[in-house]
Amino acid sequence: MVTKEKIKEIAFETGADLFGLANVDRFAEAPKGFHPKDIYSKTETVIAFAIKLPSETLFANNPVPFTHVNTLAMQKMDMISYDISTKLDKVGLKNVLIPTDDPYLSWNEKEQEGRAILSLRHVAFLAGLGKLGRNNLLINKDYGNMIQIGALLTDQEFNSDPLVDYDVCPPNCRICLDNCPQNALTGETVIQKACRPLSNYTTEKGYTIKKCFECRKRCPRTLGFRNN
Ligand code: B12
Ligand code: SF4
Ligand code: SF4
Repeated sequence: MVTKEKIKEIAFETGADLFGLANVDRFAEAPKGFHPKDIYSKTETVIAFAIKLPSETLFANNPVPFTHVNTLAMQKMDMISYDISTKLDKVGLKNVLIPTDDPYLSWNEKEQEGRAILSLRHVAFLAGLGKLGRNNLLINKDYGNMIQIGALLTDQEFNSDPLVDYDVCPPNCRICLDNCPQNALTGETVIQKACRPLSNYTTEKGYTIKKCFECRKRCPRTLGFRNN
């Protein structure tokens, strides 16, 4: 039996900044086909972790630095997930790695709507890493929304970590909804067809850049509760 403390130690020594466990019983409300057991039927626990992103690039005058940070964060998170997965394998904990972003299978061309095999925002919430804001992003009290999330599924059963006990959105705040240039935010979800042209913008030379990240940048909780 691998202990929770051992998993946590491996996650942090490998580079994670946040860590939590969610027993699979917490996923009862997951949409059909997108439950952890749809990916790996032996799943008993979902292991969640996240890395903090360098934040000041958000406030640069052009979108290239943030695009680059975003690209590197995806690569770094996937490598950290890979390394945690291998280390856990070596100590005898079977596990299945979930990609931090691409690839995924579900795609509706007409609506330009994709869905990952497992929603990592929901995983992070259920493992006690933070709460979902109206901007549809997971917000952690220390690092705000500036985190990249990763996860592994394991067949060993663990108790869940407590859900967070703080609220992230002040009752009347609508900053993200009112400042989305595409009106893509409903407060519950993102209209992907509206967001994608700016979120994955193609330059004349053919580079894909993050031309918009207003929902991330303008939130008073962008950097957590530190500046409040
Ligand atoms: C597809 C995708 C996109 C799409 C759709 C965004 C979205 N919010 O779903 C587009 C291209 C628009 C996009 C944009 C961005 N993205 Co994106 N994206 C993803 C990806 C790969 C899959 C998300 C997905 O499947 N969405 C579709 C479904 C799940 O969303 P939904 O319709 O809201 O789901 C509803 C139901 O189905 C149900 N549900 C779905 N699954 C589950 C599970 C359970 C247990 C329950 C109870 C319910 C439930 O709840 C929802 C509400 O009804 C994830 C990585 C991942 N694996 O999760 C990153 C991810 C969400 N993106 C991320 C980021 C950072 C961004 C951008 C900021 C990038 C940028 N422009 O700079 C923007 C932000 C847009 C926004 N405000 O959300 C981060 C978010 C980090 C954080 N702090 O939360 C993620 C988690 C990547 C990561 N590993 O860190 N993204
Ligand atoms: S990334 Fe831009 S377009 Fe997409 S939801 Fe956020 S503010 Fe709106
Ligand atoms: S801008 Fe306001 S409403 Fe939107 S996520 Fe941030 S705190 Fe919540």
